[in-house]
Amino acid sequence: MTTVDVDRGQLRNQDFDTTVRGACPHDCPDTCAFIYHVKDGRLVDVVGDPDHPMTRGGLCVKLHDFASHHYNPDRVLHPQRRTGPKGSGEFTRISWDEALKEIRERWTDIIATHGSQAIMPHAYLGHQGTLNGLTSGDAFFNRLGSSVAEKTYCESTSSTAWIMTVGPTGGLDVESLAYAKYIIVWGMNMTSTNLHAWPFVLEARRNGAKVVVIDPVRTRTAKQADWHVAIRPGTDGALALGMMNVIITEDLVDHDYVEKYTLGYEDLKARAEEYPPDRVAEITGIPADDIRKLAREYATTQPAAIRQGVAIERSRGGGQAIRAVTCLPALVGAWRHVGGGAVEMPIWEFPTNFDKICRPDWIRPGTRVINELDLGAALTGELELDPPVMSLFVYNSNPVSQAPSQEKLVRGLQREDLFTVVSELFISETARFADIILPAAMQAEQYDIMITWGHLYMMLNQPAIAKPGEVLPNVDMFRRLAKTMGFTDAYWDMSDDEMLLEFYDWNAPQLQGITLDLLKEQGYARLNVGAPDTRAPHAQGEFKTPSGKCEFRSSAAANGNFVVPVWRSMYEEMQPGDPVDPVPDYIPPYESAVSNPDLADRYPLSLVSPKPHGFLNSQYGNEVYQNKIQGPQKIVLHPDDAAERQIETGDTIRMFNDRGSLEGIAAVNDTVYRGLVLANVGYWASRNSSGTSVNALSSDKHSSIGMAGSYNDILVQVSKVNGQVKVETSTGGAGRRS
Ligand SMILES: Nc1nc2c(c(=O)[nH]1)N[C@H]1C(S)=C(S)[C@@H](COP(=O)(O)OP(=O)(O)OC[C@H]3O[C@@H](n4cnc5c(=O)[nH]c(N)nc54)[C@H](O)[C@@H]3O)O[C@H]1N2
Ligand SMILES: Nc1nc2c(c(=O)[nH]1)N[C@H]1C(S)=C(S)[C@@H](COP(=O)(O)OP(=O)(O)OC[C@H]3O[C@@H](n4cnc5c(=O)[nH]c(N)nc54)[C@H](O)[C@@H]3O)O[C@H]1N2
Ligand SMILES: [Mo]
Repeated sequence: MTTVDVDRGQLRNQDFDTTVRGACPHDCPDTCAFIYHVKDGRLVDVVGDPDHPMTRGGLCVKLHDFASHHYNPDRVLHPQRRTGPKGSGEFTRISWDEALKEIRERWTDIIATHGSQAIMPHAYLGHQGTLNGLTSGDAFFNRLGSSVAEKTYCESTSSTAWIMTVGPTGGLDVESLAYAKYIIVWGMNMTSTNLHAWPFVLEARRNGAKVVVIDPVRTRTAKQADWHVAIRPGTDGALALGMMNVIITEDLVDHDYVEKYTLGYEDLKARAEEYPPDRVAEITGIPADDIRKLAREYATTQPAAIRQGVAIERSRGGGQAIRAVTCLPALVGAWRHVGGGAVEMPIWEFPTNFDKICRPDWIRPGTRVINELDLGAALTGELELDPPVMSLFVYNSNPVSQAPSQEKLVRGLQREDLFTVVSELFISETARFADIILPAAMQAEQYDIMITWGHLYMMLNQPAIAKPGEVLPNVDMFRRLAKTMGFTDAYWDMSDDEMLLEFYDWNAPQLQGITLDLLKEQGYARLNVGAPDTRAPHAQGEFKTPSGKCEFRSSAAANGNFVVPVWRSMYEEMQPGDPVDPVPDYIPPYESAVSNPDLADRYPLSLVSPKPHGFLNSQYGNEVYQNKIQGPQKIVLHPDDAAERQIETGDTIRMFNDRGSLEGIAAVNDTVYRGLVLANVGYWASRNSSGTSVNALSSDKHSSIGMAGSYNDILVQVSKVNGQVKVETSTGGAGRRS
């Protein structure tokens, strides 16, 4: 038998004796349907399911050799104990019994001395399953009484702002993009990060749609669009308000829709009046005429769709910007049409019983919440915590690569009195600092329903091969840890299927006709939420907000800087934070020439650090093929900025600010405007000559709503490196040089 590998367009000629249906484990909106090919018990290939309406038989370059990723000789297959100094990467094999005994003894001691809140979990979306993903450890840690981890690496601001505006709705289906006549891809590099939705954009274009990309960078997606609108990072709120200003001034508003299905139009109108195109042009760097044209085209070319990327949230005003963008479709009545409205993430259509997964009822009253992006501050004592964090348990996450302020974080992880356990597939940049490493299973070895945030199919992954060595799926690891800590709750005795039956509301209308057995047979099933060619979820309002309307003036804003519970381990009390303006506004970045001119004197360049095409966050940063696709760590800068610094393409250059530095290879071109530099996240620090990666530069300040990071709200300076490479961080960087 032969299969076609779509991404290379060539025959793989792999022999196999068994096929098993699976699904991609990654934190990506596409959640592709897999077919595992197995021969004699060995995984020989993984291909995209040609019948799945989004996967369409193609996988991305990251998944190019997913079968051999399972057999990477660097995988952690057994528990390990540290033997060298912290961060040295020196470990020796121990048994699970020894590892669990040490964890029990150290934790028992820490709990007796400091209390259970001295233990901090740290998890994100290394795996996207219901059993093994974002929330897999929540029940365990809530039961243990640890600090509650607020997991706001991604989407927490977007989702909070979205829910404040339209409620927990799936919104526009990406497959319905095919029926749009005007598509704005706003802060998303779709052809890298949402590749399987791009064909629907192309289909729309074949039918006459115009495609606009709003991005500071002329990305591979922007190059394929009809119009690239280059915006300064962190200024999207101003652009959306400027568009509203034009739409309202020129009376392009759908008054009937606004009247029937929205709340707070007069407030929004008053706010938009503050943002005439000339003012917005100054803020965003977009010519005023372009702002007018964009507003007019968007309002008058229906159905108009907005594909919102996560990048909009990653600056100080990110939350209000997403509020503003999310108001646009209601203002022009785009929701009336199939293919009109906005796509944020459709996760809310899945009837997931998060309270049954996470067990918030086990959180002891008064338990503190620590935000994961504050990890460096929490470990170094910059954040005054009583008790201090004495033990850290990391799973599904690589904070040294992905969390902000790398130098501070590394300093914290080097604390000799900190007991760090990391569950991993590889000795990641974070696992390098562990006292104990626990070996985790990879996708072809485990079972799960994947949580999807980019389409409307429920996806089941079934194991195709035996687990190598002593690896464990996260769900099994937490069962073992629960027994180790003496927990006797029925929760820990549930089988995987019993859990999945409890973790979803199988009687909900969306799951009518869908059963676990059906998923085992078919691999996936579309939710009963209407077909892409007829679905118009808000044609008659029916927003899931308290008022049932699209809330231009948010009734939830009174709660302040709250975070949607999923990101807070279902912490019950939504703690009020900074007051939030109930009407969208533009909040200037923390770091820009306007908001901080002194800082801009020293660090005149804005940095964006978007996703790498070849890696999935830091995953595959250690793989040969993906490194070939991605190339070495590049720093992209504009020809004028380069010339001023005598920099040419290919030079080794150093980017720095007060928080740290990064070395990379200069790529001089005009995909970035003058004053903007780009360096992708995801490279392994140990493979960069500086021993750091781009988060050495980022700050641990949060977005104004929803506590996301401010990764694209950073000022830096760049200079040429002459002669000897000098490492600037006090710790010598995050990792060893290779
Ligand atoms: N290949 C690949 N795919 C991925 C991932 C990966 O690592 N690699 N990661 C996955 C994950 S976890 C996520 S969250 C998604 C994220 O996917 P996206 O939403 O696409 O996010 P980013 O790649 O961070 O940024 C997208 C674009 O936003 C631009 N940008 C930066 N700041 C701003 C701004 O302030 N305003 C505007 N309008 N644009 C801005 C950047 O230049 C970039 O081109 O991708 C997923 N898919
Ligand atoms: N500068 C900058 N920083 C960013 C971003 C950015 O755009 N720019 N993006 C942010 C975003 S959107 C996100 S989502 C975060 C991502 O942050 P993370 O989720 O921490 O990112 P990953 O690099 O994917 O790290 C996941 C780790 O989990 C491990 N893993 C995978 N599967 C399993 C498993 O089944 N079990 C266990 N125990 N471990 C497993 C992987 O080997 C990997 O080391 O990064 C954020 N950081
Ligand atoms: Mo993300």
